[in-house]
Amino acid sequence: MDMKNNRKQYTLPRGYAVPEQNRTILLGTDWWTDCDDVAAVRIACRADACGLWRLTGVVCNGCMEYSVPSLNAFLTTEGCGSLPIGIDPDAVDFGGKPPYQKKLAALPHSLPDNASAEDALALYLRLLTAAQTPVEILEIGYPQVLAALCAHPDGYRYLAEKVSCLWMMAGNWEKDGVGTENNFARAPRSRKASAYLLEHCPCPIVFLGWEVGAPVISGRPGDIPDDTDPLRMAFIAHGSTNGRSSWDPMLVLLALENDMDKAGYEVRRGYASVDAETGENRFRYDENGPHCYVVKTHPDAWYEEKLAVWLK
Ligand SMILES: [Ca+2]
Repeated sequence: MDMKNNRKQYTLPRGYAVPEQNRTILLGTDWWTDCDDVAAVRIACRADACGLWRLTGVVCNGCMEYSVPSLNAFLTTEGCGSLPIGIDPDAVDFGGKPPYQKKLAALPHSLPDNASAEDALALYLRLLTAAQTPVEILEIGYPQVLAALCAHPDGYRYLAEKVSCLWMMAGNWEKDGVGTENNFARAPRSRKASAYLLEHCPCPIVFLGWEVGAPVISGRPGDIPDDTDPLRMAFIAHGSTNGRSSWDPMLVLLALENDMDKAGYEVRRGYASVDAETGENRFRYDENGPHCYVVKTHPDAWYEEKLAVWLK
């Protein structure tokens, strides 16, 4: 099936140019209780629609009643209904009850339940086996599937040889790199996985932390004027009628820009780690380290304007 035939037209926003080298993207999301994942998925799909990258699959690393049907329904509204979805069926222990998923699952979709999606690790392995060009992985949720990929012999080799960068919304770095944030620290599953992934992952990792996204608000009524827009529906169902912190859409936009100056960040380089018991993140500064976290160089409103271009 050619998913491009099903693709909505979306015009390249001003200031963006199609890169000379194709970019292949895999997206991991918890698609859990927070509506900011929905905003992030919209940007990933629209960037694909206008040729900035090729989004080849979405892995869902939280598992709730409507995870796959609601994700598939939202992707369908974005013209990406035939994208493969993977899910971690064991990830039922993060808690929460998201009304936005039930709302979105009422929209047309072709994957009726979680069992109709592929296994998350199997999907990563399948897509990475097939990938010819360097792949970038974007992660806006829990890291246990990436940790399993890293612990798998073929997965480790792909991370070393095929994945040029792992972009993660995770951690809280504002106090000299020490802090606690949900994606690392939510539950024993995420804590252990974070510790393992950061210690063993052979590709570079760029982190966008809690402190970056928290004060940047997206999805205000003026940004998305139509209340029947599925993204706006998700924001309203989440209770974020006046907008929401922009952790996940900022991570996708950072990866999309792929240029720290243009994206509005400086980086701090070194070695990030997570305590497997507490989920606390730490950072050892080293200019030659494989990890970096980003620090904003502009006022929050500057990022809000950039996000609004993609979300409207
Ligand atoms: Ca998320």
